[in-house]
Amino acid sequence: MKLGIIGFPASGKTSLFNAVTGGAQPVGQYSNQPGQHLGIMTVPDARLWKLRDMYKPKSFKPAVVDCLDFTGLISGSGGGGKEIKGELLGKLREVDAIVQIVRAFESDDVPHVLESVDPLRDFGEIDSELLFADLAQTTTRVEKLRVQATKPTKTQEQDKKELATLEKVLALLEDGKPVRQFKPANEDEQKHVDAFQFLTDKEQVVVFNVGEGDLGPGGKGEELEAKHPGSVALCAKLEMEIGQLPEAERAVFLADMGIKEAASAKLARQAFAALGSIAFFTVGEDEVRAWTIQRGDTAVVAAGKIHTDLSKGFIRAEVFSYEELIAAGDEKAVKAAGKFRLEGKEYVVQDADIVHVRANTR
Ligand SMILES: Nc1nc2c(ncn2[C@@H]2O[C@H](COP(=O)(O)OP(=O)(O)OP(=O)(O)O)[C@@H](O)[C@H]2O)c(=O)[nH]1
Ligand SMILES: [Mg+2]
Repeated sequence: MKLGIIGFPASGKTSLFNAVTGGAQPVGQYSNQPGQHLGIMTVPDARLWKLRDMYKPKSFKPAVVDCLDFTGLISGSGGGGKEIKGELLGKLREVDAIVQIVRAFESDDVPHVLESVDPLRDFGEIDSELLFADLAQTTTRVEKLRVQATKPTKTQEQDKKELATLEKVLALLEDGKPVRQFKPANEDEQKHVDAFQFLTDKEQVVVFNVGEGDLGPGGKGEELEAKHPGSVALCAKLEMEIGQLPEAERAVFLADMGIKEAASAKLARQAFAALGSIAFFTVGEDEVRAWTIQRGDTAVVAAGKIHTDLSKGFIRAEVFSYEELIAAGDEKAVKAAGKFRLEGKEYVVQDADIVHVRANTR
């Protein structure tokens, strides 16, 4: 999974990036290159740490998410921000989900390019930028196809079909609607759209970057999260500072500041939800590990994540749930309680399933 962090100049992108990836990129200076920071965020799934305590494995592997820190965006050339085109567009197309950070903190030390703090205005501006980028791309392609489809070439039939799809997409975008809302009539249409990796076809997680004083019960942070389901409110500056503390001190600091969950936990949860991703676990003395799959994936698909040999030679999956394990106390007790299941290829893996694949790998 790859997330791209975008937002206005000086909205706190790099601070958030550092906080969730443990990075130490300089903050407070306009970054010019698109996606120049690539970092890895560990998904702090508390259930996996509990499994580590139970199994005491030699190797421990939480799920990871790639994060890209982008340059500040804004329409036109004002304020040190960039329009989405060229290399920036290319890099942004590659991400699975967009994390849009919106400034909600007040600070005289950090000038806002539009000279006032207004989260919903900024959110609207960035969303329009994404839409304009898709619109520009679609328009260019449609204009080209309109000419090309009149010529009796080898690809004429294909061109006509693609044109028909893209004209529908164009109409949607001209109406100010994201490509996400496009309902493909068939697989071909889906393919035409997927090929573009449209920005407004991507899921988005909105992060409200609030001030230190806005955290905790009844604060602006809580209010924004409640008003905008699926969003995350946090203080990127503080999270970055916490991220730089030794691990043992972090929990105390978070509690002191009235922060229930670290930024990476919140962000990962919402990104997984937006993308329909879930985790399953493999456990043992050798290794405890989390794997990321899509909700609805079957046991044989999950096995393939671990190793292609395990999907090819799949015999069955031995499955119990994390909750069953915790309730029973240990694996033996799970078996004694009759909760140990043998599942076939078509079994739909559930979030927090503990899976052991039996396969013929010769
Ligand atoms: N008071 C306060 N300042 C913040 C917060 N988040 C970020 N800042 C400050 O805002 C400035 C910009 O932060 P960055 O993380 O560099 O922002 P950015 O979005 O990466 O900026 P560009 O890459 O230049 O567009 C820095 O001085 C940060 O310390 C916050 O929650 N509260
Ligand atoms: Mg930055």
